[in-house]
Amino acid sequence: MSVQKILINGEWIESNSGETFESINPATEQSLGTFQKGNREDVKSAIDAAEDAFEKWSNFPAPKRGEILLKAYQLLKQNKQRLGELVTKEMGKVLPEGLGDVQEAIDMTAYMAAEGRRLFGHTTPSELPDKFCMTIRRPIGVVGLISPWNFPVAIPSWKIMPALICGNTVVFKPASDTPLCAIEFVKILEQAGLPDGVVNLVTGPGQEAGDEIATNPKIRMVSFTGSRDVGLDVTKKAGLKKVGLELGGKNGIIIMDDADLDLALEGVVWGGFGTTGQRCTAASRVLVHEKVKGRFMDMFLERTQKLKLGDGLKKDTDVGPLINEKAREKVDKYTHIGLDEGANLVYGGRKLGGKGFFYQPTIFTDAAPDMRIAQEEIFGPTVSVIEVKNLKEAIEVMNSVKYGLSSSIYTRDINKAFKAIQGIEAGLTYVNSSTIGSEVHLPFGGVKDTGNGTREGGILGVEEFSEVKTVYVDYSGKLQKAQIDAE
Ligand code: UN1
Repeated sequence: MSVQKILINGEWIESNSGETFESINPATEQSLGTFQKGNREDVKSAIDAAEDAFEKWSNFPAPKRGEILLKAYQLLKQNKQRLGELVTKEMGKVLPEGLGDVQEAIDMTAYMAAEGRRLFGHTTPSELPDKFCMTIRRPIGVVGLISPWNFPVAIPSWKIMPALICGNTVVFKPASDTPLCAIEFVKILEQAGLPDGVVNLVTGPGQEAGDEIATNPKIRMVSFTGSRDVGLDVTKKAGLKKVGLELGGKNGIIIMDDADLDLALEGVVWGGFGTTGQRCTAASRVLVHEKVKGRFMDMFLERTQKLKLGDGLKKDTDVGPLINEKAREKVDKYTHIGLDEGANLVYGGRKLGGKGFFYQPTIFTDAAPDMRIAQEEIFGPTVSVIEVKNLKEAIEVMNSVKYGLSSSIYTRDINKAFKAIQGIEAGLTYVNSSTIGSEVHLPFGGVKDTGNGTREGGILGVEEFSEVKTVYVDYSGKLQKAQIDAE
């Protein structure tokens, strides 16, 4: 099997470390190849290459940068099937979701390619005569991008595409569980004609490579998606760099007594067990009205029993494996925590034997809102069902966690829907739809400990990866004093 390399200044080379690691298919435990264990020295070289490439790239007209993205868009489309299968093999999600992961990157690339002819600033009148005021967008510089394994093509695209269209150059460190998806994605950018050094890729463990990205003063911005603890660490180390964070979630679905229960069931199963619960936006809590809880639980159990675990490449598989054994251990640990806390385990709670990191979809009922299983991010197929009496209590329970990424309410009452939209503390609220399903042209991100207020996607994604410069042009030919002459 081939030994993969890292990309620095347009050349695929070996790491200084002389060390490698394997990427494992989580469904079969077979190796997908050998990868370079990049170290600090590699990251420093990548940063230097990005710094050297910056002047030319940032001065290359944005519409021309957009043309390269447009070419990448075409190549991604042509390679969708191959890349989608690779996502399934390396990350484990079922093939329709693997293809969806790639589609999200295709969409983001198209969106950002077109941004090359916008990148709007503002103009606004001056308080003085013969004076012109505007804002323009400038690139930030060299940006460090650290991406997770759960969306191994989509999330890199959320970071790389806006970074490029804004004129930044990139040092990209993908998660160590999905290096091959990252390499194949970057190869598409190369094929699209991206100049050498504009995107540099270093695979390897976060502790060394990620740490260098966070601390190196030549990097002006770090964008990180991953756990809260690592996000906090990146922030501390990054000093005054701009930091974009998208951290965890403990997302909930509210089911009111007037909800369409069939529809709510679809949303809960998709939100809770889609991607085997390994989404920041996964629905790990269901806050169900006491009047419909019994009926809903019968439906939920019946439906969950029918879910088929297996290799995501197989057509009849509903739920794929967890990413690795450590993740499975964590999910299992939370099953025991839930039992110890006195929640009622009504389904699942076990590892499957044999190859692959499979874990049964797991349902707890009678969970109290303050139990650890209802408060902490498990990142697996574990759903805690909490009974609520009314909308007010549902919103209180929804907001009782430290995270605030996604949320959802099922109701037929428009007033209740809008009260929930207003009252829920989250970056995303869905009405009559699950907690997942964001689209690339809308902002994505959360409140509270989910991040630091930045958003990816849409126009806010452009904002994240650019600086705003305010420009005043005085064409009066004399000294005019703002605030003083304007009286
Ligand atoms: C994530 O969970 O890490 O809405 C990202 C969604 C996807 C993106 C999720 N489009 O769930």
